[in-house]
Amino acid sequence: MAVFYVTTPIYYPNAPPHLGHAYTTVYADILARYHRLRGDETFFLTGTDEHGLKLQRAAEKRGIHPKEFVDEMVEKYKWYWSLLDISYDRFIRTTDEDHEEVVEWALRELWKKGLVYKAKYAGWYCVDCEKFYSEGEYEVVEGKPYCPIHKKPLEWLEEETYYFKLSEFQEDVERILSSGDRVYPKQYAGEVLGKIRDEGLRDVSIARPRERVWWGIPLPWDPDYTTYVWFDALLNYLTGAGLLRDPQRFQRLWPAAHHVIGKDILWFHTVIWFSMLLALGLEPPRKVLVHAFLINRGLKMGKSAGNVVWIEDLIERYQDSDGLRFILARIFNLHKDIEVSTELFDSIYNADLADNYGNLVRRAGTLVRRKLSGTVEGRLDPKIDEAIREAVKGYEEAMEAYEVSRAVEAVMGLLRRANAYINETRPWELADPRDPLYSVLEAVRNATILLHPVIPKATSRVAEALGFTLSYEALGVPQESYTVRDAPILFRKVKRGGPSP
Ligand code: ME8
Repeated sequence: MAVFYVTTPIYYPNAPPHLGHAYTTVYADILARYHRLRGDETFFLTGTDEHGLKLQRAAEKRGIHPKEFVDEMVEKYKWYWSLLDISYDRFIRTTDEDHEEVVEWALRELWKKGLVYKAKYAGWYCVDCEKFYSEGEYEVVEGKPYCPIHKKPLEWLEEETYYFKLSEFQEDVERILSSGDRVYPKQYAGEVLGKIRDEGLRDVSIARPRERVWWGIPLPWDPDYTTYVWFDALLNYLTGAGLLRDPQRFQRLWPAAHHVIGKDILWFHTVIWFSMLLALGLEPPRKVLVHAFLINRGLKMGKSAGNVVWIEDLIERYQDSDGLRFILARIFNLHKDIEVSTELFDSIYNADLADNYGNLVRRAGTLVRRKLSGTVEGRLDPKIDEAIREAVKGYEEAMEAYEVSRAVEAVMGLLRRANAYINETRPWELADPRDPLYSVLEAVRNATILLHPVIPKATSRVAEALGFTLSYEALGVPQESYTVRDAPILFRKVKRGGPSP
């Protein structure tokens, strides 16, 4: 049985998730649902990155303990993900006991292997990124170093710390990035390689003095230090796969690991993560799937830019989670940034969901009920048969290449073809409309199965109303007859105005 293990980044729960986080999470969910539909053993991991200075400060601001703070925020994340029908198999928290065990194990391994040493560090730090910036990496505003992502002044830090010998892995990481296909799209591997060639790999600090950052996992050999939040966080992917507590499951899942990330955290998920894994004697993940940003009013959407779009506002505008899930799938882009706008979102929703899909279901269902009392058997028109095969092939190729928006486009093509076919064959005027209506239902059935990972609710409703099952094996295998129980209106068009991104 094929195995598919997919992860999202674990998000910082210092604030609730916004549309940018939904973008990643919905994409990962679609991949997971697609693999489940195909019958693969699928495991989908998401969660929260709860330690470190950023969370410590957020809790201090509220005057509560960080654990209390993150416990509250985690409930919000879970609420948002249930609003969006995210079908994760585990919601991992870096405060989970099994995760803390994995972090301690990993630290001990590196310590035993002599890959960690103590030395002084001095440098500029961005708390929002939880990352040090070296010269050339940061921006300078009025003579002061600024974070290039958050546009905030960096903080100067000088302290004794523990380093991980990242520099020892330079050749291995370069070899993996240049020869394999572990990073998709490939352009991102090229970007990382360019940076390595320009700057080389410097050893990386993996600890913080406890007196400054106490909210984290203590180093097993020196409790005056707390584990660096990124070192802690990346290991969640091993915990989630069952590294220490279920080694058999881990053996099955790890070779099938797919990490979905935004391009902002590419360095961590390639250079640092691959080196950590090599140091631990483990394989790099099968695939790091990197996507570009959602942009709003010209800037990367984010809390610090003050341009976030809230998930609940869009769910309200598009009436249910399916509308928003579909829009995100349709605009999803690994390669380039996408600017969000009400016009764009409305036009996708109205044209693809309300007109193309929704209208076809409504028309076909109504005609079968009115003209044939709800039951139809017939011959599949070879033109529709061909359109179905083409769509299934295009969809599958795109999905296997992780190109969800292209997969959706293949289905839209089939639905457009079927709408045109109704207009051409005019079944409402025919004395015997069985063949064309049967052919249209075949198109609807196949399209519905293919869309199931994207819009699970609406497709389940259609399957129920038109009388078929959402089975991947049934694609391209004509169903003998249909008994149509209902012709639902799936998506009501939106008009200009109302809440907007
Ligand atoms: O980086 N466009 O957490 P985070 C697209 N805790 N994607 C966006 C986005 C936007 N405008 N804004 C956010 C962290 N994202 C770490 C991860 S993993 C071991 C640790 C998405 O809460 C995108 O996936 O800052 C990005 O990589 C992630 O949110 C960053 O989430």
